[in-house]
Amino acid sequence: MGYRVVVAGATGNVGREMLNILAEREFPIDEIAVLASSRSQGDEVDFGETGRKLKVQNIENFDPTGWDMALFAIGSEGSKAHAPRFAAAGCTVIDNASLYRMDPDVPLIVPEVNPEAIDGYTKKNIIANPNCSTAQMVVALKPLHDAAKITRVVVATYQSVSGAGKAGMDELFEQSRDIFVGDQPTPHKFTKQIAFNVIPHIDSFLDDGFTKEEWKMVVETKKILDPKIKVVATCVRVPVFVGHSEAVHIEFENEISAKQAQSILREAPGVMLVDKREDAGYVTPVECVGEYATYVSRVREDPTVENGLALWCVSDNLRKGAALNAVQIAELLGRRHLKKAA
Ligand code: 11C
Repeated sequence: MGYRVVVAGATGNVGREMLNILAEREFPIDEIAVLASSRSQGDEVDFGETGRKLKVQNIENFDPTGWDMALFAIGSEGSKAHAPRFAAAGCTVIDNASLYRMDPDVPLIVPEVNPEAIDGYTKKNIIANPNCSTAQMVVALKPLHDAAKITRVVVATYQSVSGAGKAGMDELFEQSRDIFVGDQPTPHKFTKQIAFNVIPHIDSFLDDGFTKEEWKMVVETKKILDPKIKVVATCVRVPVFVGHSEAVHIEFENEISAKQAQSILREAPGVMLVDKREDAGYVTPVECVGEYATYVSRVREDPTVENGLALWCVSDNLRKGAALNAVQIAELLGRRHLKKAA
């Protein structure tokens, strides 16, 4: 016996990946409903590569009673409008938006890192999925923290345009074409030209000069991994379609060599170590598209601090950073709590 599963936001970048991954991982489903705004009502979406087409229903009119879980990828406004209604009807919401992440009554889960925290989901019947740049980083940090206790992290991100949705991808494509044909590229979604450029600005600015994306990396890492870890981030948009990259500098309480870190990461859940210290012996974003892992490369000792390492990590932001992590949460919820599936 499987679950009755809802995917809300099924026509967006993340919603489509949720359907692909539910199908790929053969998540035990008895019935599936796909929802979106009234604009997409009646459209059809693919249920991964199963050959099944699913008709999109209007979320406004959908009654969640009797449905086991809903994977939401409808942004904070959508979650605000619908998550409490679904949760109150007994349908557990796994929410990809930022709205509930820092709510003390909502667990924020990366299954490789803090699976036990899911037990707190009953308070609101909502579970939050972290920001993509946080998710991949904590997967790489967790085994190193267990080994030598991380005290501080300095991270610079190189984030793909798909993090800004389909409009971000379209803008990179259109501006690249404009430049090739000699037209002036015009920014719409991003604040400056993204084609053949980089933009040190993701999400809105806060009073202290950091952006909200940078703040999310700080507070989410603390909630998921350890509140004592200090984090400072610079988040940058780069002209890559899919795949976020991060240069991470880590300080530890205890000694840890690059060699030790490599052997730990080689065995760590969710991590794929590719670190050959030779030309092309590392992973770049185009190689991680469609993959599940957080790839770690370029592990080395930082000679400027007492116990420090530097590394490079890359992951598919629509997968580990969003849809895959949400499906892994659904699997964890099933194993630990709902226990319906065989
Ligand atoms: C980006 N990380 O790359 C963002 C997208 O809080 O879930 C995801 C925003 C979030 O633009």
